[in-house]
Amino acid sequence: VLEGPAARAALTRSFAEIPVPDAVLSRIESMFGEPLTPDQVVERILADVRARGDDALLDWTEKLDGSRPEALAVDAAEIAAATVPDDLHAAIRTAIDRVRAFYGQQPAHGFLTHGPDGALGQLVRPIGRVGVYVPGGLAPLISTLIHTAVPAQVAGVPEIVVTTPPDRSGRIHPAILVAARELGISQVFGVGGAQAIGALAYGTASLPAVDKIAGPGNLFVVIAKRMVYGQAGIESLPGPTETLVVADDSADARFVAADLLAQAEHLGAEPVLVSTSRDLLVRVQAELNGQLEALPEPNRSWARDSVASRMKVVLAADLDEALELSNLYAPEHLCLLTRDPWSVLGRVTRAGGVFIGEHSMEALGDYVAGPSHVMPTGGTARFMSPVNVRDFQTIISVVGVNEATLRRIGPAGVTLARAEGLEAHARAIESRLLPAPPDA
Ligand code: HSO
Ligand code: ZN
Repeated sequence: VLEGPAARAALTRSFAEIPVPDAVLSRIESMFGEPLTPDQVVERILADVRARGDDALLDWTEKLDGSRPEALAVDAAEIAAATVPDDLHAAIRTAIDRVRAFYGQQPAHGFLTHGPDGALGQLVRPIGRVGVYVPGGLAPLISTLIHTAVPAQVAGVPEIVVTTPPDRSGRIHPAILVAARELGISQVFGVGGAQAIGALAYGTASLPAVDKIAGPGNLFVVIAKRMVYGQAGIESLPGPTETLVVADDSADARFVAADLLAQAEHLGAEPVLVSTSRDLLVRVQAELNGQLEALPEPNRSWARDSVASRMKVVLAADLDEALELSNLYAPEHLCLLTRDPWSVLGRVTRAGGVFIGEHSMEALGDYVAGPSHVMPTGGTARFMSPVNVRDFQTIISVVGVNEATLRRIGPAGVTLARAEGLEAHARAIESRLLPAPPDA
């Protein structure tokens, strides 16, 4: 249990120093025959995708995902024919409807003010083509497709391209295809990892280059997104997930443990518990052990790894210190399990999402609450927001001042231009400031 300065130190993060698991480094070495860094691996993959397009995608998919697909694009007939059990189909629709309704409320319009100055404003335009990366690996993240594509659609994006790694047999989970169909998305590609990010950024014969790439991914996906930035836009760099639970003595230890474990079962997750009550910490510890043992495999192993290797437990002097530590950590998810959670909300300054009270568990937010579950990780909540409509729009500034305004503000522009030594700028303004010709 960490307290005071030790807690502060443990919750101070550096994005640049996110550790690379030894297992990843040794897998790289056995695969490439030399000890490369993840950055070097991604550089190679991106360069190859850029040079060889689809052939590179097929080769890397075979090498990294274990099977060589016949085609990268999932054909329309397969998307149309995909089925899932009725309850899952209905749940997919519920999630889409809830997320769509939520983003429908986000203010995202422009403005054009006609006044004495003439007109000034901002035009808002949807991005033309967006790539959505859906992680595969351990779980088919149906919800991630929904939680990324829907805000883009609400923003008005006309074309969405989905990439997701195929399973060992080269297939894409039918639930992903059903979700794509329900979303009206027809372009789905069975390619994942850094190679997918390269394809989305540069384009290949079968996969069109996109203007912006969104969605979470593993270490290699995040590195690749950082490297292709500029060629394509990047909405954020979502990596391994974290949840910080703030709980006082009134919290139910069963729920605290359940919320920590729900996140812990994500690979590489970091669960953090900050409590003002030592007694609660003891109760949660017992609950955590019991609930962990009761999980089925392989989930138990995934969760145990997060709990054993990365979980942090902090005893705070009071709620003020708890919130101060949480704001320092800037968690992706902040769960408030305190006597009066609404009264704490005002002290939250850094977090991807806040989950208030017993009925708003983070797991609900992962699926059907409404806001996208793609939220800033790794402390990037200091400067980033969850995926939202604005990520999929650009703003165009509109300048339409009238002559009277030009005469009033133009001289200041001329003066600034000459101070910058930019004579042609000064003259471009000045040439319009000549006295108006006498009326005919
Ligand atoms: N909690 C994850 C998202 C997710 N959980 C998807 C379940 N499916 C990161 O926010
Ligand atoms: Zn989750």
